[in-house]
Amino acid sequence: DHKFWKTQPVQDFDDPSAFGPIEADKTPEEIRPEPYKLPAGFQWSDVDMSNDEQSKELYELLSGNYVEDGDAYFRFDYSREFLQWALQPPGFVPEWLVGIRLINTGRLVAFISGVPMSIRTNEVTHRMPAINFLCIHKKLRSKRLAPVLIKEITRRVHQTGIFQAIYTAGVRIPRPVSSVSYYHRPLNYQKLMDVGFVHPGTQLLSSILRQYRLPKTVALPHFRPMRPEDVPQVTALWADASATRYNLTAEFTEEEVAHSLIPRDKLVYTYVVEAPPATAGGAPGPITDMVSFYSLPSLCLGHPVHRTLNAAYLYYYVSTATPVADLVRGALIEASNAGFDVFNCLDIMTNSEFFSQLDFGVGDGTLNFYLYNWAMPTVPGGKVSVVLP
Ligand code: YNC
Ligand code: MG
Repeated sequence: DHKFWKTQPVQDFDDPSAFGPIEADKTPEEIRPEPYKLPAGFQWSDVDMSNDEQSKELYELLSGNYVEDGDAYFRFDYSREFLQWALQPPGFVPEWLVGIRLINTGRLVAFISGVPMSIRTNEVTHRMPAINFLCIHKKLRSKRLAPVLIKEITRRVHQTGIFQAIYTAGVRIPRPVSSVSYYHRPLNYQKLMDVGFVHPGTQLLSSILRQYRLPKTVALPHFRPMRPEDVPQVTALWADASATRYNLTAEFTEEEVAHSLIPRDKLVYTYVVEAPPATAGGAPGPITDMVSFYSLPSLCLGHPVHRTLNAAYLYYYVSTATPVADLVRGALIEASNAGFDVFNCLDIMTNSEFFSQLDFGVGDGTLNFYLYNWAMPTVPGGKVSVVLP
């Protein structure tokens, strides 16, 4: 019956048409000045991701206790470098990286984070945090600590004059603005079989392997890794696509594009397509398309041989001259060459256009998109273009 969520300004399951804030912005006097009280023995502690010791503590909390699949075969294994990147974008707020420690040992046992983004819903854009990495140590579950973390980060966000937030979760609570499915494209089928991620059924293994085989090189001319000097063009491409194609979308400044999309070794991979040269042998034309993916391995829990499943996740892309399927085929080839075992995405953006052509299969996971203190009619996945790593 959602004892906690029914006290919060979130949309009900039965009110599908409203658009706008659910409660008015708070005045400074209405915002609680002191942190919420924790149970005895616990204390609040911001996590400084630029500090090696603290980023390692967060890595260890999450690698031991963060999201698992329903059968507990896999658990996300965000790397420390990934967390440093994802939690310190331009304008990040140190007080929004909220930890809870045991007072006697100092051990980090719970966490929630927010990072600033610009999110557009229909015609309205707000600066708001993307809330992510909510995690409570397994031994402290079901003690209603999650609502305390959520209320505390809400208080800290309110203190900055912000009253909306965006978040995604596998759980279904009041009320998703969009609910979408995961899709998977095997790259190393043999390993996916070994770790129990896929089951070949009655089909011949040799024919499955043939189906998923990829060429070694990308057939698109003028497809190359993104470079720092591409940032203005990529920012403009995204702004155009984002403005015209989607109803729940992220807007990015050049600084944010630079942070999020310039390739980082073993973290984020971004490619651009340039227009052909105007004259034979001339310089390539402007950038017409881009595609990116990030690395998020999962631990193979209890597997005797394989420690991790190397998964690539489709991130942002823009297609203007190159069909989306060709862009994503390029990404699949690069991911396969880089040693990834599987390529994952959601049925958001225009992804459903390439699923059958590129041999993606639907998974059993659902992801729900939520807005805090903002009502909006349900958005179909194809009109969503926000990816929260
Ligand atoms: C969840 N994922 O429904 P009710 S996603 C939101 N998102 O409340 P307890 C969640 N709420 O239904 P536990 C949630 N999971 O009674 C649970 N809840 O009203 C709600 N798992 O609390 C739940 N990470 O402390 C219930 O539960 C209440 O001990 C129960 O802790 C939950 O990052 C959790 O899946 C998830 O570490 C921390 O199970 C724990 O079970 C865990 O008794 C593994 O809590 C890791 C995991 C979640 C990943 C994510 C997005 C989080 C969004 C939080 C909401 C943000 C709102 C906006 C704030 C800013 C506003 C402004 C302005
Ligand atoms: Mg709890």
